[in-house]
Amino acid sequence: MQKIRNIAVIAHVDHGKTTLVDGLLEQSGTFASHEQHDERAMDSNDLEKERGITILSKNTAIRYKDHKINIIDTPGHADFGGEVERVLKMVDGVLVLVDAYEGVMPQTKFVVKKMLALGKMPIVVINKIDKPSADCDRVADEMFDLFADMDATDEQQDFPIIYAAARDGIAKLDMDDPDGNFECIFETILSHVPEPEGDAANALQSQVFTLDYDNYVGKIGISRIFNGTVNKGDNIMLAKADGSLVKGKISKLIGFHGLSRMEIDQAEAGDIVAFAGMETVDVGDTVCDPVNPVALDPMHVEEPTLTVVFAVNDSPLAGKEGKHVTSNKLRERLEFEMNTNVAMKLEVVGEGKFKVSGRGELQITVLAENMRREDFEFSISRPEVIVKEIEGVKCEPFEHLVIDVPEDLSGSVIERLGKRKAEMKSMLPMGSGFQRIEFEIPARALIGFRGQFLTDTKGEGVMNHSFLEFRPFTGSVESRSYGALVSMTPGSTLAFSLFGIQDRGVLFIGVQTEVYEGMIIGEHSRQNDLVVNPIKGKAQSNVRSSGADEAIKLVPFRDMSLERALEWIEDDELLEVTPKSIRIRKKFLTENERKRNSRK
Ligand SMILES: Nc1nc2c(ncn2[C@@H]2O[C@H](COP(=O)(O)OP(=O)(O)OP(=O)(O)O)[C@@H](O)[C@H]2O)c(=O)[nH]1
Ligand SMILES: [Mg+2]
Repeated sequence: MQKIRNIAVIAHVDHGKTTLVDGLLEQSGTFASHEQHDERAMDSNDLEKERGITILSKNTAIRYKDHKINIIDTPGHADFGGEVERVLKMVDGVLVLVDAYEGVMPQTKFVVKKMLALGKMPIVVINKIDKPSADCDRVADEMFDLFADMDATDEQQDFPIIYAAARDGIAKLDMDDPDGNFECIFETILSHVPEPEGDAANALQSQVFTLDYDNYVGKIGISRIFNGTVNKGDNIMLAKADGSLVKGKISKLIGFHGLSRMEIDQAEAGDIVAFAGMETVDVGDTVCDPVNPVALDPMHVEEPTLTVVFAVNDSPLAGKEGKHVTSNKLRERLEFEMNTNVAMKLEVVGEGKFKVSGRGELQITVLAENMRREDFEFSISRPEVIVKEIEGVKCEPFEHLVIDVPEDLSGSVIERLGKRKAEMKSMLPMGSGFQRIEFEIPARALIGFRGQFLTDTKGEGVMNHSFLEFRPFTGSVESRSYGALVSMTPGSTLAFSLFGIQDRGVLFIGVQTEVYEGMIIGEHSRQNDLVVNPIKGKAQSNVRSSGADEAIKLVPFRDMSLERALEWIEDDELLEVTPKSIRIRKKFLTENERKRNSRK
């Protein structure tokens, strides 16, 4: 039997997981010297590259001495926490990264809690020790306290610490040691992560934790073999979450090495491999011995906390920029997504209207962004948190929020958060004039907060949050404090009229932009909405007023990204998303309709 270790790399967003995996691939000699690869090679899809974050967990394998080490890189953003939970079941140990300055952040807590509860063996990597502001002792203490608070077993609490600068390929076991390479990481993995349990001689049991597609072979299930041996061509039984059994055949068996996948003939208990040939495979299914099918425990997937409604685009500009615009197309695409993305849910709520639930705004905007790129057009409604009844009490999701703000601004931020029903839990000086303040806050109150927070802290504040639990509903919270600038007419915007409007607030669009009645072109500086005419040209007059045209200087408009726009809109507004544009609009386009409906 081959010697195997299975690990996942977990951490808060941006603490350096994917960069560390690069180093592990590199320093184990998995990349051949001539092999070209990008930085953060595992972040392979387009959106991941563009945004510099990991969205989907991905696995790779390296060889170190006579061992195979299967490594799963996980996303750190809280919205993708569901991925991490699933992956943790597949491994025996974890590398928990933590930034040498930032220390324990909300998602560090989340992943450590899950990992400890599942009984995994941790290795703590304090990363980015090259940062001038690094404070390894403080961060190590924070990790000890965190483990203790979260009821680590004695064995787990006794974790080894590695100090690293992943980006530079440096690691060492003691800060006083000279800089070394990743050998100490490999050795610690071999000595601290338990060998996989299970027996190759037992009946086959292999659980699928990720799905993939290949144009040639179709649906692929990536899974961890907990027992038995599997050969290419084997007949198997697929045990589904609902208890049913489906016969199948492994048409292809795929192994991992570095960034490549290769066909293999056999794999054994302890390994992580991919199967092709089972069209009905879902995440959580157990691939079993056909004679003696015993399913493994189904996977626990934490419930969504946020919903938005995707709907057919019915704006006056609908169908001009996208290819797929019908309800059927939209439905097909969303159903396809739910097939692979178990953390999301879909419900049809009306003609051409689909309620999509997920873990946060980023998860939803990533889906929307992918759909735009595939030439879809649709609208999205304001995100709403999921309210549910627990033992007869109406409950809503709460988040753990951590902000780092310049000291002189902390007062105003605390006040702002107080209005949003946040409860302050702690406040600590971070050095360099910053304060770290922790809150517990209804998820509802965080919608739209980020934009405000960045304005309040002049872009210097950093905020992070992650799901805590469902708690009793807290009543109304403050939302957007400004109204919208709404176009009263269709046409193409002109500098002359925008110049007149810009004093009334902040514009979202520039000149020669197609607008329609009811489209929102900016934020009003007051609380109410203001209807404006952005297409009016200068009145003709006989008197030549020299120099008047040069006087028209437009302030740069605020470019609303998908996320920003989604956070900004209110209940009576929608986002119109097409491959080329993101427009914000009123649900009811004419002022009459809006008045009629507000009276109801
Ligand atoms: N200074 C410094 N920067 C680092 C180090 N390691 C990684 N980084 C930087 O940190 C940023 C985030 O790195 P990633 O590897 O993408 O972090 P991640 O944990 O995979 O992020 P997510 O997958 O989005 O959660 C990148 O800009 C890296 O270059 C390090 O040792 N020192
Ligand atoms: Mg990453």
